[in-house]
Amino acid sequence: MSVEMQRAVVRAMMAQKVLVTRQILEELKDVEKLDGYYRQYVVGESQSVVGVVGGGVGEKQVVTPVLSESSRVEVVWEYVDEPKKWVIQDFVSLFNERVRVLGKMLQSRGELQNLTAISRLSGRAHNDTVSVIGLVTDKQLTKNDNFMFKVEDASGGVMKVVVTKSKPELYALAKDIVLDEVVGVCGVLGDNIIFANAFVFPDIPLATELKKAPVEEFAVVLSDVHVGSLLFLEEEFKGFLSWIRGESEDEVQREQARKTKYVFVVGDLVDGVGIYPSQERELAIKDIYQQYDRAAQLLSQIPSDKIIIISPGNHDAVRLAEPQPKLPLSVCKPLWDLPNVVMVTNPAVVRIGVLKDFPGFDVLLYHGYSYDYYGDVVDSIRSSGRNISERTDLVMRFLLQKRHLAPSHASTLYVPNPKQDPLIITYVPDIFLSGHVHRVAVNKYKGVLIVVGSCFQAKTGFQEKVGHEPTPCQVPLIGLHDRQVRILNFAKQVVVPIEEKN
Ligand code: D5M
Ligand code: ZN
Ligand code: FE
Repeated sequence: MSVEMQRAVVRAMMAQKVLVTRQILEELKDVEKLDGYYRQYVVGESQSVVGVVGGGVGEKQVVTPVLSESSRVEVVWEYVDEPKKWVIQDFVSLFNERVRVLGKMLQSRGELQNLTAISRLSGRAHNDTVSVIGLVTDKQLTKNDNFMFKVEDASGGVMKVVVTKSKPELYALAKDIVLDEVVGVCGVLGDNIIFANAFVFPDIPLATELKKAPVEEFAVVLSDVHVGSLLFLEEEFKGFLSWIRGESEDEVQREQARKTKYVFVVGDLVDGVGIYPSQERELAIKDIYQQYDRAAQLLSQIPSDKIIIISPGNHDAVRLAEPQPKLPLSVCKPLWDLPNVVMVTNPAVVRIGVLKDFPGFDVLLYHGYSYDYYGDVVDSIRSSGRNISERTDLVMRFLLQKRHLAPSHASTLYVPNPKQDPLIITYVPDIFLSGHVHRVAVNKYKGVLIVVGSCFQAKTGFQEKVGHEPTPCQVPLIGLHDRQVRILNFAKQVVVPIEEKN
């Protein structure tokens, strides 16, 4: 058994372009070390943390780049799995950790006067102005149409917070507050209740400088390719492949294709198998291995000087619970074998475009499984006048304000890691990329460029039923030198400029 495991590790390391040294071969003879290597390289659990710089809020964890020297992509943050049996207490610990980390961010803002632990509020006089930081555990509309929240803080204390209609601005903020988010509340103390005067959200700081690459370079955003679906738009996808190979008839586009250095695939590369009931009736390729084989054949046509960064989505062959691990080598070997592919987790933060005198761009990738929920429950987004599939960029702005990719327990499935809440947006990215909703979107928030890829899948029966309006075959092309986003349209083979919405 262990010989087979050793062989598998060596094969996997070679496929991942890791130099198999004599020392590693020695270590593989040790059963425990072999197990570690096996899990890291064969199973695809990322355990490649080589060092942690700092470790506090806002500081960066440095991990080894997946493709070392030849690559200009650094993985700044990705999820390191800790295989264990989860217990109920882990969920409690995860929420405590969330309050601790986001609480620290809120404290550092200095906007909360007389910040007090809820357990100590009993010693304070009524009518005192107090502030607390905690997790929103309940939200109700009273019969007088006031909002009543329950907030639980790190001391374990629970406090009611009321927001009356008489404060329309605060009331509007209260409408958008979702369960399980962490907020700062400032208000006047009553009898076991705070009459709120202000809310403070973790939010991201305003960027002091909008980075622009010193050389003309581009990145393209693919998501939701759905290879294997009967509705996969293969001819149109081949149109994209032909474009990126520089075969466009238009000289400007040939030049843009040549200068495109990064191809992001933000989840749902394949349609998957068994993702929803009776899916097999809608599959052209019914085998998951063959779906990834086909995906690899297609992506292999992208010139190898362009780095393809792949993170998984809810249709891919990984668990649904987030963070999702990298696409597994065991199922997606042909993709891992491509020399220019970097596999990352969902979510992940990668750095691209680093030059000698330029720090590069930090790119946050998150497929967007939680977005359907927020597009529906957040009042200002639901009532924005936009169709459900046009709300993604608003959701992404909202989540940047909350500093969390899926604050509400009900919005996604997640791993209850008791030691860290990996869906907290710890690192403020330069660029925030998503997919999932099958409709392109471009926006910005406090200097963060928000870009959503579309899909290469025709409108599904489900989407028709619920009124989704996908925009298949549109590919955002991000100019790293000018921060402009062009939309390449492979449905019609024309380039349509799109205006950023504010
Ligand atoms: O999801 C594509 C889009 O369609 C995304 O906004 C979710 C939505 N969708 C698709 N199927 C369902 C079901 N069964 N329930 C709710 N929402 C759904 P994709 O991840 O590509 O399937
Ligand atoms: Zn999809
Ligand atoms: Fe999806």
